[in-house]
Order: sequence, then C-alpha cells, then structure tokens
Amino acid sequence: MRIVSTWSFGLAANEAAWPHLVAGKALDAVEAACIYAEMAPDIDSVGFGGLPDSSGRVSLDGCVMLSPSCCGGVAGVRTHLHPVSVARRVMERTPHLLLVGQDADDFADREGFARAELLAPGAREAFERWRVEGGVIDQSRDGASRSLPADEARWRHHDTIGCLALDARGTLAGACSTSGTPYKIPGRVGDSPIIGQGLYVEPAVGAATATGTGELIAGICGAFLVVESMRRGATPLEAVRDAVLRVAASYRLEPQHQAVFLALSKDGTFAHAALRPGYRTSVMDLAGPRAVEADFIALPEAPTESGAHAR
Ligand code: SD4
Repeated sequence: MRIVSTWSFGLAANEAAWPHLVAGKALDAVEAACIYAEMAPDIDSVGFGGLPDSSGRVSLDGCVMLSPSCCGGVAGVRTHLHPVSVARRVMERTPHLLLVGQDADDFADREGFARAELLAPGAREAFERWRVEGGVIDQSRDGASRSLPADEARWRHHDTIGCLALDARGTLAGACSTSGTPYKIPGRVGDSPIIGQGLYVEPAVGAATATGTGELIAGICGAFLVVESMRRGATPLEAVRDAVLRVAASYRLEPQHQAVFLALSKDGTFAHAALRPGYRTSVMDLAGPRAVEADFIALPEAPTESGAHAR
C-alpha cells in the first residue's frame, strides 16, 4: 500500500488520500489528493491559486487512469475547480476520453459540478506584476516567500500534482492536475491531461506520471514510455532514468526547463528521476510520510541562472 505524489506539497495531499487507500479505493485516493492540491491557494500551478494564462484567465487540465480502457481527461477548464473529478466523470459516464475548453465546462455543468472563480488574489497580483515587469517570471524571488526547501522553491511554478497509488487490494490508479505553465498562450495544453504523456497506468505492470515543462514530456510520450519500458523488463529506476535521459537528448534545453518522471510498479516499488536538482516526491506508506529526493538527476550541476526567465 503506497501513494506517491509530485513535489513536497504532495505530503498533505497524500494525507488526504490515505484513508481511501486503506479502504482499498485507489481511484478515490488519487482523486482526493488532487482535490486537496486544487483547493490550496498557495500551490500556484494547480487549481485555485494557479497562475493564469497571458490573458489573465486560469485554465485547468487533469486526468485519471486505471487502465487503457478506463481513463479520462479534461483540458482548458475555466469555470470548475476540480478537473480531476470532471475527468473521472468523462471516464465513468461517457464513451470518450478527453473533453476540452468550453465544452468541458458545459459537461461539468451538466454533471452538477459547482462553478468556481479560479483566479486567487495572489495569482492576480502575480499576473499584474508579470505584465508590468515585461514578462519576466522570477521564480527564485517568488519561491523565497514559501516554506519550501530553497532548491525546490526555485521550481515553484512547477507545482503540478501527479499522483500514483497502490491500494490495500492491490489496485493501481493515477491522476494528474495542473494549471499548466504560467502565462501560457491561451489554449495551450501540456502533458498533464493527456493519457500517455502526463499519466499512464497499465495494471499488470505499473504506473507513471510526470511534472515539469509539458512540451518536453509530451514530445517523448513520457509516462507511456516509462510504463512501456517496465513492461519490457526495465526496473522502475531504469525506466524513469531512461525517460529523463531521453528528454535531455531530445531538446535544446533552457535554464527554466525541468522534467521529472515518477513510477510505481504493481508490486509497490517506486522510483523517480529529474532533469535537474530541486525535486522531491512525497511518499506515504506504512513507514509513514516523507519527501524524498530523486534517485537520478540527469544534469546535477546547478544551472547558472537563478530561474528567472522571459517568455
Ligand atoms: C504542463 N507539466 O502543463 C505541466 C506543468 C507542470 O510542474 O508539471 N509543472 O506543462
């Protein structure tokens, strides 16, 4: 029995999920973890508190997965707080896999989800500052205001939650929720709501999720790649390490780029690899809660820039 979530803020999300895991409900567990993150205003790339796009409007993406035949996602949701819950309805109540934009919000309305304002006051202020300062995202400065380890605070705008769980009955489930990259071009969708990119679960093998710069993760079909490597015999650590190295080999990397892969095998073994330092996975199991540094870092040297970058 184990739940793993991206970043240190996942510790509290895991706690919210734990009772469901004990009850043998892995899907409820990963949904509960994401709901927790979506409601926390200090997590600034998920749900309420998420930074808006370049038009000043927040849009949310999310997905859930039990197996290739049992998964769902939504992208570009603007008026509902819990994309993961809407994604679960897509999975459970439609013959489809992915709904997007206004039509996804309309679907959520029909399913009875309450509408919500997604732009938190702090996110609005950050957006106004970003506009005035000419599009510079100073992650190091912003991060100093939060109670995160300094190396992790550098990546504070990468707060996407990806969550994998193995429950008391041995069922695997995964979920992913994000507001995407800060100040993105309206309409942009990253890896997080796309099955095979930000999340993949193959019950006979294991599960994988990702966080970081979606364009890097999506281009290599990251989560699928990790699970498929495991299906072909790689250990979870070999699988996540190879995926990160594949990212490093496939793109011209910039200082603000990060990519992390997290895997949980069907026997409960987990492994995680990051492109750059400053990433932790939140783990909860019978040994208790803990935040663990990545097993493998592709570019361990500190980047030369503080993390400030222009878009
Ligand atoms: C995205 N992968 O939309 C997400 C962002 C993220 O940690 O994971 N940040 O590209």
